[in-house]
Amino acid sequence: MLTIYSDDHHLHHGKCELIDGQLMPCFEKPQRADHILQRVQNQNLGEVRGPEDFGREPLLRIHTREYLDFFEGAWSRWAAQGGTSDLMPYTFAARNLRQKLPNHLHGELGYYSFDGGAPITAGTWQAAYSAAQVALTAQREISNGSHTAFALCRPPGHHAAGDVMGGYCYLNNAAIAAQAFLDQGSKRVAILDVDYHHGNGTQSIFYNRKDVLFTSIHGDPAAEFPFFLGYADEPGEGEGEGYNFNYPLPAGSGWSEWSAALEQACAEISRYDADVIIVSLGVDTFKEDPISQFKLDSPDYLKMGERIAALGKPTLFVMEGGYAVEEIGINAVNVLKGFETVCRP
Ligand code: Q9C
Ligand code: ZN
Repeated sequence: MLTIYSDDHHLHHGKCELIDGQLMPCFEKPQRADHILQRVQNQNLGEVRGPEDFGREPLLRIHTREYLDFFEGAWSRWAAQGGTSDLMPYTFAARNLRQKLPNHLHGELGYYSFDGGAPITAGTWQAAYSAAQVALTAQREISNGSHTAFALCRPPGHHAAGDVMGGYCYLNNAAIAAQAFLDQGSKRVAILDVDYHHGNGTQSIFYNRKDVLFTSIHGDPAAEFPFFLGYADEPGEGEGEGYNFNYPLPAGSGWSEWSAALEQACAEISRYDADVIIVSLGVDTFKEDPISQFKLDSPDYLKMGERIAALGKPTLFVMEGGYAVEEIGINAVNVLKGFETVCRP
């Protein structure tokens, strides 16, 4: 399987995040992607190639121009006023406040954020931009006839909506790739989000559309981040009604519960008859993940890959979360290896 990877992810290294009342070192750190790359290489998964640059146009198909301009320019504005620490929002446009864009850096940052989990550092835009190009390059490979490819994206993307960052995410790599498939002639794209957290950004981007089916298996948002989206009673709306499927599971769920939800998601994907599948590949479902509550073990990821391959469709894997850094490579690459045991390109 071809892997697309860019070293630019090292340009994004946030210092701290606020967890349970404490500033803690960021869980979303560069070693994550480094470990996955090492595992790809020492397991001989296949060629590793850098991204092409498709420019800003494919990003603009998902994100607003105002949001991209803000994100790209935020650090230099901050530096110009003497800022040196990571940019983090401290006020949000919540209920009973106006949805109005102020013209103060921290006001705008709050307007474009839903949590304090997505710090902007000097290199964050470049890292996120390159991650989107990584996804687009892997997408193009499949569009050109390959059966599968792995976009080793960092930072992740599935919490980012059209004009909102949060949950370690800035640009929605999977959504950008999905739109690129449609723009290159696909009629139906199915997204299977297996990250421990609900892909609220991806869901919201495609919620009123039927050309992208969104399915997600995740910790019940009643008790887990992102809390405010990802419940079972979110079917999609308008044209998109019937094209959104959430499978929230309780803390402590292991492979038997998780794989039963996967069967349901796979049944919907088969019914939809997608031209192509995008897997938002988070491995924070692992039993040792430091911020998550599921109990999947490393061999389970092989079975996950096998089941996805059995859908028999061209499949793009896009890296999302996973914070047990020592095992992240084993678990992510196990999904890809499981896929290839069923379906070697
Ligand atoms: N007490 C992804 O996996 N905060 N994002 C968790 C835990 C945010 C996860 C706090 C988790 C975001 C891509
Ligand atoms: Zn996650």
